[in-house]
Amino acid sequence: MKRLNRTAVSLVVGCMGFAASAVWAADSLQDVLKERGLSQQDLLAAAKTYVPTGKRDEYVAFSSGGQSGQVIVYAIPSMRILKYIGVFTPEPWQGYGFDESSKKVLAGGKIDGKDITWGDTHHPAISETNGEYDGQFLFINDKANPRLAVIDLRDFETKQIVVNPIFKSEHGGAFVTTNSEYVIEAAQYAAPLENKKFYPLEEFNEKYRGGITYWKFDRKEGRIDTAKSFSLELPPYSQDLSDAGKLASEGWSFTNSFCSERYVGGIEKGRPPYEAGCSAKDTDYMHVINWKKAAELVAAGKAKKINGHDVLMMETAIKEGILFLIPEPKSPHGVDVTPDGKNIIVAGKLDTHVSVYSFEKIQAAIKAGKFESKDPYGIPVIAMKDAIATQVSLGLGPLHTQYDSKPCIAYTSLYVDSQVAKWNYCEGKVLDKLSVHYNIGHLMTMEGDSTKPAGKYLVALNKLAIDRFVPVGPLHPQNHQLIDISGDKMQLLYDMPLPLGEPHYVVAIDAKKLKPAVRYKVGTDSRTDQPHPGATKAGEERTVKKGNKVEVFGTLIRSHITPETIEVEVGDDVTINLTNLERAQDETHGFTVSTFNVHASVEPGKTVAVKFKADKEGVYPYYCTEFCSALHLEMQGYLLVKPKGWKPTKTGGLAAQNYTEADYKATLKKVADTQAIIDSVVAYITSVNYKDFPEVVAMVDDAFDQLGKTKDIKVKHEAAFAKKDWENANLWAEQVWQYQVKTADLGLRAKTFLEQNGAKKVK
Ligand code: CUK
Ligand code: CUA
Repeated sequence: MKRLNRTAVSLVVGCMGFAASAVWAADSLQDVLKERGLSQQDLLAAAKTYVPTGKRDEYVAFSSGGQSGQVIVYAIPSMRILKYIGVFTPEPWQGYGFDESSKKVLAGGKIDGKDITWGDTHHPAISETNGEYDGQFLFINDKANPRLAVIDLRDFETKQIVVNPIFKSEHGGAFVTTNSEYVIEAAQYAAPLENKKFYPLEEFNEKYRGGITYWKFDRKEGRIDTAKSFSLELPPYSQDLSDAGKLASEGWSFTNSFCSERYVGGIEKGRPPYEAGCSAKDTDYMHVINWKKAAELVAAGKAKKINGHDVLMMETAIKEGILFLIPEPKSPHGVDVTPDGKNIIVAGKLDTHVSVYSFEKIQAAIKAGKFESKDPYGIPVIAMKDAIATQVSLGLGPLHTQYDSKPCIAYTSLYVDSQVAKWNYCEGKVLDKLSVHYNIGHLMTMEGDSTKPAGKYLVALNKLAIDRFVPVGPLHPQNHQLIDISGDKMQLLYDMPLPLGEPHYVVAIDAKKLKPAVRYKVGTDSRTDQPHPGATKAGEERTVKKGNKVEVFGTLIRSHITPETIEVEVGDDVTINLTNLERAQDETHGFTVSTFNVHASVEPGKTVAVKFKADKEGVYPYYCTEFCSALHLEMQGYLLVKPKGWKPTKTGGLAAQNYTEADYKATLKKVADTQAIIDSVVAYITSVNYKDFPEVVAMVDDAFDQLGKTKDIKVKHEAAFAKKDWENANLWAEQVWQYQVKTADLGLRAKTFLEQNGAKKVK
């Protein structure tokens, strides 16, 4: 290890020494090391995580946002945050919860008719094809309010929230089957399945239930099909984490439980608390379920409808032989199927061991009808000894397990020890341990949930950060620690503070598998993926008034909003539809109207509607909220809310400047000079093989689009000039220049791109 480090360091020092002398002559690498008090080990870690400007990361991680109800997207190995995705919680930047379409998505998460504007997200899952991450969709659960969300990774937007019809809380989700046929979600705290029925706690064993929901995912629609989803009724054992079988165990799923004691606490009545009662026995139960057969039984009409939802009752599941229990030690937490699907690894929070269950042994016991007992509900129990391949003592508080690209290698988090244990589950051997900071919950390897884990890096999701960062008050950020797992020994590389709720789990995918769009087809409602009814083409902008309903069909393009004045009467219901006509990458416009609590993020091609009641008379500026161009601040307008029956009393036009012919001539000169710049840039671009660069082709198209708009406007300023209307002549000429500026801006961006990416001369 020492020697390896020294070689690597000298290599880095060598390369950087060269760069340093060439670029930053003032600093030598040695000086920096000394000044900043860095060790060679630090330098190596920095070199392994640093992603130089212009370069991109190898993996993209999707982290649950914990109590923020959002998803955090960050990149590995640099640990740079790329995006927050609004999921269960309004997210102003994306207009999520402030425009009409996204409000509808959030409304899908209403419970009992009420808005729930927060969520406790725990487990994200990337959609899979043949057990491998395919990068198309992301699912995530809300533990507090039993809900599941679907995010489309073509635009990283939340498309759907579904509410569990029979649970009050859920935790064992989201976990997908190998082709994302179903998204698994297990209940947590037992409650009566009929939603609003009261039963006293004394009837806990009889009337309270757990369960598992299998949400049917319709990949073509990109949505959960609630009508084809179903659940399984389970005993009130406090079901916990789950995992779907894969390859060898395809068609099965596994769910832990942590309170098979069915203990009901009551400190206030002098009863010992839940924590004592729920950990009294040495074992709890893993639920083993044949979900494929369960789906067939539901299709055959064997389910019972509860709250309009198909529920396969325990009695049926037992009779049909699709539900089994196996004891597992002790207050287990994670249940993780190995990449080949042959083993299921369970970690007991209060046991030092992890237990490796063999799917083959489980199947043999089921086939032979070899059960040690039945639980109080009649579910057959397979003896632990008939199901276990091996048990390995790893340390205190084992929680979750992830897999390496190397066969039989697993990593398990040790909460109490604050360590990651690397071990071999085939040979039952501990290989390495690394201390993390501090108290680790989940851990995650690259594509570590799939049938083909990629290894390389591991992220430890530490619950406590304590002293790792500059203090920011009593509420500390989480500490996600990046660990290099490519060698025999794990190496800690980087501490990343994550300050948006407590993330429970993260999944990471090879960045190359993600193929997000850069723009929408013009007029798209991004939340439905359908054409938006308010979509408007350039030149067709209009305001329609019907009774007290005013509907604006507007457009956005650098740097103006059409229309620039909206006139309504107090009490009118106002809907403003806006289409972003841009085709250029990253030319997003935002939109808000002062004090009406609306906001839209309108990415290129998107159409968004905001709606409000103009319930107070007055003057309300509206503007673009993204700094989209040099004249962004001028991307503005006024909403005029007039008293009922208001009539103008002042005659005459708008306030004006006294422009002269000289002003007009000066503007024309500016236009000619700018055109010369544009011509020289065009000459350069067309002299090289720019057509080989799709990014540049898009910029050039957009540039010509902008320039094309000057033709009609030239006619206008010349007509005004003929009438000696200097104001209009000058201002329309200014508008020509505005388009030229945008053209030149794009052209220069294209030129720089070509120069930096090795464009070649063409004859
Ligand atoms: S849980 Cu939080 S550390 Cu919700 Cu997966 Cu284990
Ligand atoms: Cu559009 Cu600022």
